[in-house]
Amino acid sequence: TERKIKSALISVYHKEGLGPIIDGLAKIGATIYSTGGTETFIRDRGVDVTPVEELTGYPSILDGRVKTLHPKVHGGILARREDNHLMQLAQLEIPEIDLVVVDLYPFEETVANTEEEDLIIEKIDIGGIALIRAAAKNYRDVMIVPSREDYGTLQEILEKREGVSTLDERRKLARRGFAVSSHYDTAIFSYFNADGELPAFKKSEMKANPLRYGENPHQEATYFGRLKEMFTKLNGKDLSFNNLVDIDAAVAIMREFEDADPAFVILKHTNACGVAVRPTQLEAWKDALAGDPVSAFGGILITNQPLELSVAQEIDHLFYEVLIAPDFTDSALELLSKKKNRVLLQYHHLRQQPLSFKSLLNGVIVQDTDLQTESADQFTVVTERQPTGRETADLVFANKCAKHLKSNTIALVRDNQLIGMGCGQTSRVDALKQAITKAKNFGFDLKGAVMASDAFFPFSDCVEIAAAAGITAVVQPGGSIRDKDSIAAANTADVAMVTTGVRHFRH
Ligand code: 93A
Repeated sequence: TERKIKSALISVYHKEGLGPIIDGLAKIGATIYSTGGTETFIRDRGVDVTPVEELTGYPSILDGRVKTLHPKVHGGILARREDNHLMQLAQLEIPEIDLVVVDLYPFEETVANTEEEDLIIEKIDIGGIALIRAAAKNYRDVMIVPSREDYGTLQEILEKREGVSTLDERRKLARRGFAVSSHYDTAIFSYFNADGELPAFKKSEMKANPLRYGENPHQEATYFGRLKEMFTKLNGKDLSFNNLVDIDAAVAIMREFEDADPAFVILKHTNACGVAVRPTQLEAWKDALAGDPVSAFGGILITNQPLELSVAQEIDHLFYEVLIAPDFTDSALELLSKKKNRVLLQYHHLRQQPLSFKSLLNGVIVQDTDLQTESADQFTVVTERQPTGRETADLVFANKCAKHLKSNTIALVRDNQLIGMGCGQTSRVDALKQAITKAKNFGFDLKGAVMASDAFFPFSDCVEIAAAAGITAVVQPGGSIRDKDSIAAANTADVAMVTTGVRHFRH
């Protein structure tokens, strides 16, 4: 698998840094073929070089648009070093080419420096790209140096090992070659696409997966993407459209608690109805479920630590759609996969796309994904009373929950547990009333609980209702012209209030 360089084709736009390469090749006695400007450079250095025109028996034509695009060039690069191919080369008098060094026409720099389309078009390299792809394809026998940035690798092989390379080195350079060529083509595409079609995903990365149906059975649907990079499905039926939407919401909220103690989140229709962080996974599960055991039926479950048997035994009694964890202990997996339909997903990471899309009105809107999370040092206390340490921790927790609930929303938290929430309401007061009702229905005492709101309070009513229910601390973005009304209501009730300056609508 080791190969020694006996011949090289060199065609580079920028000649800087090429000198030592040429000297190294001369020293090991390699035959060098080259194109116009590069050939002059090599000759001026006093090293023997064969013009590519002499190799092809054909002149460079069309102002250099066609100079290396010739079977005598590509045959010597693409031939497998096997009898059959080598025999064809011999018959047609095509010399082998063991090394290809290319530095492409500077397309991106040209786009950056001029608006003249003709100049830009001329800088679309065709022959250089073909050389890179051919040599990279045949990496088993041929070495590609696809840009100036890769000269160092070649120089070392020339100086330390007299031009002998390993298969592994050539494969790594081939990967570089395809990285260079795909980046180059993407830059060309971006130039032609400047009038603003969608900031396209790379098509090669977006596999189409037909789904059984969409949000409802009469709607057709397809998923485009690379789900397998995020999850391995260990058990269960095919994921549905609604599963995917819910799993996305589960990933988004768990990202907030990923590095915490054992955490559990239970979601329904993209909204968290149970969230708890506890010293053990079993407690986290029980306290997440306690947040709303009714809604949990048929929900999506996600945790941040390998699923334990004790928790699997609890979950086993429940009907749920999808269970997501970074891993499953063998015994937990065995127990839960006894039911064939249950979807068990192992996540590899919880990163979210930096852009999010929504279709509407004959088009699509694109925005940055809301990846901002506030910590306690971003809180500004606006009331006479400071929140206590415990309240502050709960305010951070509640603010994270509210960020992932549909607007308008209110999240009520006590001791790292979501104890009530109202969401998707047309008024914030209704969201609060819903949250209080739920908390009471499930047996929680609101005394000392904290409240988070996804957006500011336009009136003092929410704070008044919350204080009457026993809530002692509030976090909200602030920024209403009536902020002072809510702050005054908080001061009257000895409630501590902090503002974050960051709104987290989710529509
Ligand atoms: O115009 S091209 O696309 N046609 C070709 O056949 C071709 N072969 C190599 N450009 C081509 N090249 C490029 O020429 C190389 O990628 C390199 O950037 C440049 C080197 O030209 P010279 O050696 O004449 O300076």
